[in-house]
Amino acid sequence: MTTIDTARPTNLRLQEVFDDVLQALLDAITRHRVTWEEFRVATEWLTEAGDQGIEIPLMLDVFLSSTVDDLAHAGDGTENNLEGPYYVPDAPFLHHPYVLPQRQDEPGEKLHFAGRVRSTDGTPLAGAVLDVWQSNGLGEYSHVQPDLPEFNLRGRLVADQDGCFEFMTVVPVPYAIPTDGATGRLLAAMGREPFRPAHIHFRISHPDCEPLTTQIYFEDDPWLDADVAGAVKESLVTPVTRWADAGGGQYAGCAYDFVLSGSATAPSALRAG
Ligand code: MBD
Ligand code: FE
Repeated sequence: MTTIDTARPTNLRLQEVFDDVLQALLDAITRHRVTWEEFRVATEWLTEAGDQGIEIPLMLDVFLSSTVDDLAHAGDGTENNLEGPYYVPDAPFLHHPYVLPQRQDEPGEKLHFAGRVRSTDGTPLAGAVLDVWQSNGLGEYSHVQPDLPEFNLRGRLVADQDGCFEFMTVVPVPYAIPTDGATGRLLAAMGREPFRPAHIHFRISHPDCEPLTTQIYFEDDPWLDADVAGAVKESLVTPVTRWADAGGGQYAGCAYDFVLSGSATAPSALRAG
């Protein structure tokens, strides 16, 4: 005799959250008496976003991710911040002295970025790996803007025995969400500015600590208080100083010390040997 098992597993967490999300959407539709015409436009917009590859992650990062990211904050190290839609894994390991890969004629001002990586108990994190990525001096990311070389302004570097690191790059500029995609068109239709303040992304890891994903912003950026993604945290904003270089020109310099949660003095199999 065969029995047919009709019991389906129920994901209660999904059920609970989805019910609330759906109810919020239904409430909005009812409250605003959304018409079939408007509903059709929304359907087309979602279809378009789905057909555009990066647009759905971009749209989620603009509207929702920073709230999820705030909830994910744990420990008392450097505050985490959005990974954003443009991280590319396996960026090249750079050789000392570190310079983020760039074109011969890379536009923008030269930037020297220095800092130290420590754990919350103050221990320098020798050998911490910093995976760094940013847009260029025109606000373009490699692997997004098709004419940029692979891994332009992306690379991994290693902190020295004192947890210190430094690298040369260019000063990023405020980033505008592309206006020709679904996200950009929605922002434009709502009369909202598409800008994020200039930022450099970091993913920092060390065997003894929790990995940290964050972004560093720059003082006096006009978009700090009006980030379209609402992600800026005051503790992640650093001042920029201008220095004279040997050739009579100048370059920008900034510094940031990162703190990773988790104890570097805790015994760890990964540290042995
Ligand atoms: C970005 O470059 C970014 O970092 C985030 C969080 C959202 C959109 C574009
Ligand atoms: Fe970014």
